[in-house]
Amino acid sequence: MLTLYGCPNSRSLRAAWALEEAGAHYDYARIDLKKGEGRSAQYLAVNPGGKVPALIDGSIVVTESGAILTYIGERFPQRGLVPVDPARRAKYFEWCFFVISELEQPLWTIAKHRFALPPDWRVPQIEATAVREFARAAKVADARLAGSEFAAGESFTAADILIAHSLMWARSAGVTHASPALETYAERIWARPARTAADERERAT
Ligand SMILES: N[C@@H](CCC(=O)N[C@@H](CS)C(=O)NCC(=O)O)C(=O)O
Repeated sequence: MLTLYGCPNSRSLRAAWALEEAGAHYDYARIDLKKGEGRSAQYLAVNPGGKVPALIDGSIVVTESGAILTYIGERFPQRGLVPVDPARRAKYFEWCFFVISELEQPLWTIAKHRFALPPDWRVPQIEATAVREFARAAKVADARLAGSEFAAGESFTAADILIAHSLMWARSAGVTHASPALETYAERIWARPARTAADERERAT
């Protein structure tokens, strides 16, 4: 049995979304980050980083949302969430690494300096730089997508989850520097039934 550790309004939605896309059966264990449950000894034994998401599959523990999505895609290969063809696979990983290292980083910087860090460590002036960096990454994403329906080839992959999640994160943070084409792409991917199901699962647990 798979167990996903997550918290609503966090990156664990990515993992729940991939599980729903895969048609997987899974338990959902809520870690209330606001109550500090990420720092409990019990949870630190699962993920020493104290962060969500984390996925347990028998004796395997996977952390890092990009790695978890890839694991789910390969665990349920019939759903095509991770391409097999080397050329498409290269594009898939290109997008995954780009999202984690470029597109979401400015958003995470903004979140940390707005509320996630202890007040004494927040530097509000950093936000303008982060917004600029996000705009730059969004421009690259727009050029790479070039109006395509999906990021890595002709069909939906887990890379689309990472991209759309980050773009919607930007929107909810009030960082609106994505192009209209990128916004339309994000809305279309976000509207998938599996995303709604994942959202409901996280909130119901
Ligand atoms: N690189 C990690 C980041 C995970 C992460 O930072 N998760 C946040 C919630 S979105 C968290 O658990 N924060 C709690 C903390 O920083 O202690 C991933 O992509 O999974």
